[in-house]
Amino acid sequence: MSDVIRTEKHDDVLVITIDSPPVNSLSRKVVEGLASAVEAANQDDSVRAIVITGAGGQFVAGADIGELQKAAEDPKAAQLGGDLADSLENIEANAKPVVMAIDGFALGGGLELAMAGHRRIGTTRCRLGLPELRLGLIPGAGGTQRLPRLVGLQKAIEMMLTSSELRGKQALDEGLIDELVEPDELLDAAIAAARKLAAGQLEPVRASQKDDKLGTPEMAEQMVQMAKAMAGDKIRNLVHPDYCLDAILTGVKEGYAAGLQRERENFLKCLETPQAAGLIHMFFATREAPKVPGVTDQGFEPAKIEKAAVLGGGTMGSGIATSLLYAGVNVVLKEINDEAAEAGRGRVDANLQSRLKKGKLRQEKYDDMMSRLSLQTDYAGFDQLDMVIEAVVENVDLKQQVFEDLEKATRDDCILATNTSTIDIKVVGQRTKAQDRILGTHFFSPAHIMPLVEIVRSDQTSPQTLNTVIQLAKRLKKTPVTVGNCVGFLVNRIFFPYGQAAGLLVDHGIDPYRIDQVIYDFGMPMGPFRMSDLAGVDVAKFAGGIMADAYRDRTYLSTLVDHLFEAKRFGQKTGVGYYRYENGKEAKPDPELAQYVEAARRDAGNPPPLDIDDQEIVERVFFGVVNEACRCLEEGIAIRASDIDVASVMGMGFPPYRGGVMKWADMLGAKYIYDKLSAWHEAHGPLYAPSELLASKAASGESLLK
Ligand code: T1G
Repeated sequence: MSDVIRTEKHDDVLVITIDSPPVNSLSRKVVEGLASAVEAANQDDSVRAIVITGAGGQFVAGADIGELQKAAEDPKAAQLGGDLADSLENIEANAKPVVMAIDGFALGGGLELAMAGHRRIGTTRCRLGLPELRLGLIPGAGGTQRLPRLVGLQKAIEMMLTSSELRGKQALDEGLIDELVEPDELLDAAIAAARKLAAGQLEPVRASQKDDKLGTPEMAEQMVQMAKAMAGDKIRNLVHPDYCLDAILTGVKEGYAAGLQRERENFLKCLETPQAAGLIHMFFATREAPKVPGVTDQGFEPAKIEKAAVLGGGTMGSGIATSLLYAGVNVVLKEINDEAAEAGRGRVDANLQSRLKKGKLRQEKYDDMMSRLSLQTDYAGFDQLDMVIEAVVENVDLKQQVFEDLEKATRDDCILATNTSTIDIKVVGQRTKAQDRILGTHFFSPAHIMPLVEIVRSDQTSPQTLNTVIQLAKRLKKTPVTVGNCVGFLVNRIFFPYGQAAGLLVDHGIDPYRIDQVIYDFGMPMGPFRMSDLAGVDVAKFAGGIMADAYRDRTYLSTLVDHLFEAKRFGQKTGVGYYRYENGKEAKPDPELAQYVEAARRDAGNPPPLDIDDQEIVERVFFGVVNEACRCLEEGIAIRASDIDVASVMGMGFPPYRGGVMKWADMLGAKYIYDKLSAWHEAHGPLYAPSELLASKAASGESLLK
């Protein structure tokens, strides 16, 4: 018997338990072990029925993504899905009844396994979904065929395209499970159902034979067209949504067997796409980021953060306070006066109200959170705090004064964090002797929504402090990326060449609106100029100036932003920037921009215009980012290349299906990038001066991810 499959006889029912920590994923070993356990049960005359369940309060988290990653790199090994698909067909066709006992998650191949059973018993905390599209894949073991037959085509399409889940009673109501029980009743209920099936008192449900919920091919065609229309631009550059819908539609039009065959063909095609490589890379990179060598692997017990203060109730401070409240922390919101404090509470309330209205927050949870928020305008009681997060205005003197006061007002084990986005954290803590417990927690706006938080350590931040804040970030359901202490930390630092390169292209005759369109088509949420309008042209000018000062040896500054600033064209908030905003939101190109572009080109000496294609625009805008990222690795600002991928996706919206900026670069190759940068360095100066790390990777041919 295998060490990942346990069997236990309950009189005439054999219970097969998948026990493969951490998430019972369907590795080849599990798939083979399960198949032989079912086979053995079939050979055993004393067994009249079978129950399949998972250990550890969870069912199965899907196919083993590590093995899928290997299969993607070596297609001939892609039998994994095939073996799984075949064994699920055998389970459904099994003569002896097979009941699925589902607690916790049944995702991807885990739900496909559950759907191959003759009856599904779920607990009130079960979570069922087919999130394969989040990995650039499609269900590869019958999911595109069985899910529509169990929950109906509309719901199935929605679940697969949005990777959404049905939980507990929802799953019962939609027909995905047949019985709903409490966790401690699950095994008995499953055994009882198995016996009833064996005795003919219950009819087995073989999903592949259920057609009553499918509807007609014409309706299916309409639903698929509607799904594509609704997805719209969100699925630009992706192929797997279409492959998924194609498999579903084939199954409706030509029957289950044809649909299964199409699913298999399309699954293998998805497995070999760069989008799958990128998204699977992001899956692991996101889970690797919170692991900091020498910090999280030392067995340090994180300090309890039960009561924290946030200084400053502006957009960032109120967002951070909201995030802390969600995680169960008691929060003191300190402002300079009562009015400002009340305004801060109002912002926290507004953050929660929007979720309350969307039904994403229950009233009692809202009431509990607001009851744990208190307002203050002084440091009274700060000696009771476990942590303070400062989010006051970006003014060095003010921050230094605040930290000097905090050191006096708090316990000497209270963690002092700053949300600064531009100031060296040692400068912030300069007037204290508390540098060991000072660090940066750079949230991204809106702080209660954006998943990334850069955790900035100085050379004096203690590992215990760092570990506590990394664990807190995970409690906030954020992805913490630990970074070094430099101007701009990681995201803002690697992206300064992005905006500067766009300015250089405009100075060299490329239309800013074309640049935005090309960068949007590449997969960014919006182009650099539209982004500048959103953040504020004045903010872009201020932040751009700080970065240019810090990295002046490799800066190119177009004067375009200065001309817009002087003309008070601050972007969306003033109704005009690079674009004009009629109804305050919709960006329209503005013919007036031309005069400022001409002025910038004159300031640049009217260099000869560049005649380049869209691909080269993408490369000229992003290769500087890759280059600066290499410098961050050289200097230890980033711990690993995949952290930069996580930061670029979560902090700047780099398309996750390209795997983040370093994975994308690695697919192009260091030498290709180095050669381009060298040529542009020659032509345009230091913005493109290749970094040493890139030069050495180009010379050695080594991966940028190693
Ligand atoms: N395979 C391998 N490892 C997995 C895994 C998986 N499916 N899921 C999680 N892990 C690892 C993860 O890397 C981490 O490892 C640890 O488990 C805890 O994960 C044929 C082709 C299940 C909701 O997409 O959504 O089936 O860092 O931190 O927050 O049609 O993991 O500890 O070393 O995320 O409690 C489809 C992916 C696969 C589900 C648990 N399934 N997993 O969340 O823990 S494709 C999925 C999750 C497929 C078939 C197709 C979550 C979770 P380490 P974690 P968590």
